[in-house]
Amino acid sequence: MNVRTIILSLAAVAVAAACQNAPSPEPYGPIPSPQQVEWQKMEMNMFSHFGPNTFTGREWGLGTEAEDIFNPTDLDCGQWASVAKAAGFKGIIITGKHHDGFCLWPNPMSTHTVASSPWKDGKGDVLKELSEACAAEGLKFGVYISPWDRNDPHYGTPEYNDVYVKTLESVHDGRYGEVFEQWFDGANGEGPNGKKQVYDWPLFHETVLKYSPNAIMFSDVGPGCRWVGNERGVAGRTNWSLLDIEGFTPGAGAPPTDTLNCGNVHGNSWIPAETDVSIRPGWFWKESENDKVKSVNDLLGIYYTSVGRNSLLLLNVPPDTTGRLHPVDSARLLEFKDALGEIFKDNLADGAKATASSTRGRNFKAQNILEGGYDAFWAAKDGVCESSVTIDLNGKKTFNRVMLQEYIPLGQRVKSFSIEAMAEDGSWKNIAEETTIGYKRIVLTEKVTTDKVRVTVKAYAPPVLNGFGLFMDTIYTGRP
Ligand code: FUL
Repeated sequence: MNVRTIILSLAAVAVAAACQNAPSPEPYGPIPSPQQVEWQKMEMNMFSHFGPNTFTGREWGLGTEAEDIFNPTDLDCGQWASVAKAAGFKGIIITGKHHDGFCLWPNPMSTHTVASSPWKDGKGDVLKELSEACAAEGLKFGVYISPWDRNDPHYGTPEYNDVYVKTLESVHDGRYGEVFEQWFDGANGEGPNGKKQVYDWPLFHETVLKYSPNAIMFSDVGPGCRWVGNERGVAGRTNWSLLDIEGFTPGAGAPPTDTLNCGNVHGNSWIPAETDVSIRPGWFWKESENDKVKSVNDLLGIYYTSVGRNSLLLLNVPPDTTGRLHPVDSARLLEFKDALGEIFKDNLADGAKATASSTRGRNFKAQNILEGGYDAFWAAKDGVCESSVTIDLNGKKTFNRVMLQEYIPLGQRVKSFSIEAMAEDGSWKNIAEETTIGYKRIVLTEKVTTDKVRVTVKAYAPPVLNGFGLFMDTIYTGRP
């Protein structure tokens, strides 16, 4: 064998090695369940606060309201679902029972329910109507069943936990189809006998999982997802989907709100943030707030600080006394959807070429951040925790939003990143410095015109990114 043949053979071996598919990178830290990944992909759900408070104008009913107060004149869950669908929501979560204890379904454990109301002569069932309307629109159906109950005479005694479990069973036993999320509010006030309840959380969780094994359970400490720590629609700019929950409980024993807002960088459970916020000042509909519905600009700001910060947005749009979404709210939702459609209609990185300073193998090439679907991702080599991806835009583009996605089935790894744009003179100019990415991060920048963008990430394990986008938003007036 002469030298030339040896060199050629070595080169052939090297090329063959480079062309081989590399095994998937090892996951890092706690990872989401498949259900949590699917939940996160929903991005936006609608919250629906409805019940006696809709008719009394209260936020927290007393529990003493007469059942005949609940009498929507024209309940139309089909309208809620069709507006939700048109506005881009993927599911609806309804207050089946709020703190006043009134049940929007004929709960056999209580007399304080729709069955004792004049609505449909006591034969109505809002959960049935909504679950069917959701199914018809291809939306998922979820429930808020408040553990705090200001009506139930057992509340404040050990028997109440059993009443509450049977209440959960009567919603989760399959009669309303699959329940995708169970909302556990942490509120724990006094009941009719002036006592507070000691909640049996493990029993409540066990009960939901027994019937709805795929349900994501919301509370201040999960286990499926966590409260974001405020009701303003703002997730932490740094937002880890990880949380330490040992020693904490929902409600008064919850982690501090800033921890809920940002998560714990090395938290030992995967409990992503859900951002719940109302389109109106209150959670329940009030005539006096018809002119206080959030503007499209407000909603866009909330979108950026929730979906754009690795959180799911749960936007409350409360039905009015007719049992329909008020025209102001439904029109606003559709305008919001149009604005999002306009902002995100053109990904200016479409057709671009991505290269990376480190690549694990050809099946993990940088181009995967631009194409190939959710499960195609770029990964750096083992041991390489700082790496850059350069995106050649194939001509100058002008944008002010940069979208990045981490492939969360392998954990949340990125601790910080910078974004640079190439200037006219060929030098790199920094346009953003941020911390976490997670499922989705949308960075607001000043207006930038360039033909090359470079993203440099620092991570706790070799970075894995599966999405990148550049967009031009000419609608939202908030500052980066
Ligand atoms: C809170 C409740 O007390 C409010 O009434 C509302 O339901 C909100 C979503 O959760 O904790």
